[in-house]
Amino acid sequence: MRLIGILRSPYVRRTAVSLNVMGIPFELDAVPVFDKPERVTPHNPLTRVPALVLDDGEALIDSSVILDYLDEIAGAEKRLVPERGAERRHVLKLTTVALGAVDKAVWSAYEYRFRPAEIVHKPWVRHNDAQVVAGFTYLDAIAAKLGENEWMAGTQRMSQADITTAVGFTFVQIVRPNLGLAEKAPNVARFAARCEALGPFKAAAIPS
Ligand SMILES: N[C@@H](CCC(=O)N[C@@H](CS)C(=O)NCC(=O)O)C(=O)O
Repeated sequence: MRLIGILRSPYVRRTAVSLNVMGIPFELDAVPVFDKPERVTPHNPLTRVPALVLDDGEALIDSSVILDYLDEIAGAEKRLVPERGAERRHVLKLTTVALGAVDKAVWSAYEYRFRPAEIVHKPWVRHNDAQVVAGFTYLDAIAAKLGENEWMAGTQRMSQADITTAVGFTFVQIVRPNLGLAEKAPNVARFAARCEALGPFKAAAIPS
């Protein structure tokens, strides 16, 4: 299978890390979507990444949908969101908080990337940034209670909540450094550093 998109995208990266954690081999096709939209559109009418092209040519789009498929093929031992029950709901809730905070960091970052400086709407940026900080503050209270080998949602092994939290934190540090997120969410910072030191994260490191 071929994963289209660059690892600087948190959506692409959480998919790549998940594939590594599950031990599913894939080829990374590092297409920068804004520079080469023509490479993405044939696989996704929205021209967004990630897209995952399966060996038979079928293309899956949107990281959450792709991850849902990967959980299905990985089986019970390797899936990253538990199949049912309270544990599933808890993993999905924490994942959604982390992903929502990432979305909001993207919105703030795009405001600067795509608008001429003189029409950047600061109140809107502040609104999004506040949601980024709120999301990671919520996650920080959970990370504060974690022992050295424990995971965010209390699962026996790493879950999607851990991957999206760590990948999201690393991404926000890059695109919104002014937020001082490491100081505001020091426990998530520590947790993300622990995750980033693991093989599946290092194998999907953001190129400098
Ligand atoms: N909800 C989507 C978000 C994907 C997304 O926004 N990707 C960005 C790259 S970080 C993109 O393709 N942006 C191009 C655009 O929206 O025009 C997912 O989880 O995959």
